[in-house]
Amino acid sequence: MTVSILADIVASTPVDDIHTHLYDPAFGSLLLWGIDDLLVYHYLVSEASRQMDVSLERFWSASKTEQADWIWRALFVEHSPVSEACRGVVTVLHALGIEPRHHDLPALRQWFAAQEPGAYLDRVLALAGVRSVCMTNSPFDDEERPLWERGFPRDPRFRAALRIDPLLLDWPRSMGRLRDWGYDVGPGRSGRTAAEVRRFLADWTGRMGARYCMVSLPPDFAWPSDTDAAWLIQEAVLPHGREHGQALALMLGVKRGVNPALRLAGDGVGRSRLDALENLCGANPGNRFLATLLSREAQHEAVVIARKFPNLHLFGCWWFTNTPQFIDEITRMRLELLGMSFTPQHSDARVLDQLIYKWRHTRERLVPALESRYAALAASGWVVTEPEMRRDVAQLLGGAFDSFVGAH
Ligand code: RAT
Ligand code: ZN
Repeated sequence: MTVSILADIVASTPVDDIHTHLYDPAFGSLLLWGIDDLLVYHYLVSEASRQMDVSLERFWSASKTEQADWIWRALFVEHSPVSEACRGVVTVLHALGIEPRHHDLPALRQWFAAQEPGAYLDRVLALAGVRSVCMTNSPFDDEERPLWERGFPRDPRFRAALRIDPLLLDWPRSMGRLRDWGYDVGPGRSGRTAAEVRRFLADWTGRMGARYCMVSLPPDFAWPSDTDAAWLIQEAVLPHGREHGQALALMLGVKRGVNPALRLAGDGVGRSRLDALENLCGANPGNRFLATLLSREAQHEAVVIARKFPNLHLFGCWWFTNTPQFIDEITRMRLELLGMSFTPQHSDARVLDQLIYKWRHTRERLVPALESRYAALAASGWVVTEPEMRRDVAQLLGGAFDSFVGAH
């Protein structure tokens, strides 16, 4: 086997990106792109906050352009941009044919302003080798809900996933909102309320054509337990999943608002209680679960749980684990313990252009990880053929996920 064949296959196999924060172009300004949005990405805000000489108060009261100026200066001008998120901006610009060191920010802004959005979207998807992206769609988001309610012609490259964090994590407030929207829910864990939450989930699944349902949960999430979240999962989310054949994605380990002054950039990580995942998968064989783990420490335990429960599919090196070192470690461990039955990465892109770097950097790590398994296999007497490599890579870049979640 030659590495260059594998590298070509990985480079040319289209990705179905299973979790992003991008929006169908019909959502207009919610689909972010361009240099300023690349720079004010919350991954960079938290890094820049360590090195900017401006208070967070002043930073947040400034325009996006000013914020981008500060971040550029702190992370790209005054220091070398070696972090993964900084390098990402460089990869994007370079792939677009821009030499970042020969441009100042006003010139970069001009370049982006001259792009025609539709053609630029096509170009970014082509450069990223991405065939489809899955959005994160929340009925609780006041900016996106009205458009879903009105309806719009869908861009088939943008698929939907139903995000329900507020439903499970802030039930008292969400209950009020559901009531406003015509669902007969109330305090007290009644059968009527559970049925109405199921109706809410079914309505939004239908309206969005949601491929799966998803929630991010804190490290101390326990299941079973005597909490609103556990009750809603048991009585509404899981029955809904069974009835509609819809998988539930659990994003485990996020501590929201560890430093609230950083806003979206202020979330942290904790090691999740994975007995909750084990219990959910074991007690509900009729449901399918997807899971990604935010802490490095939780990864091994999660892989072992996946070996025990075929109704669990692991995905992604999420957020603080989306760095080359952790991608190497996590992907190799998953290949060695799960074979091809997982999805190594999702981009989590919030800005369209990020698809380019997130997937280039992922592909860079996927090649040596796969190569070492194929080489070990060859040394044992099994040479993987080129068509087999194509099959494997297609599975890893979205095919296995598709089969797991089904047609929904
Ligand atoms: O990676 C991120 O951008 C995080 O802010 C989160 O959005 C996370 O991916 C999530 O979906 O909760
Ligand atoms: Zn995300």
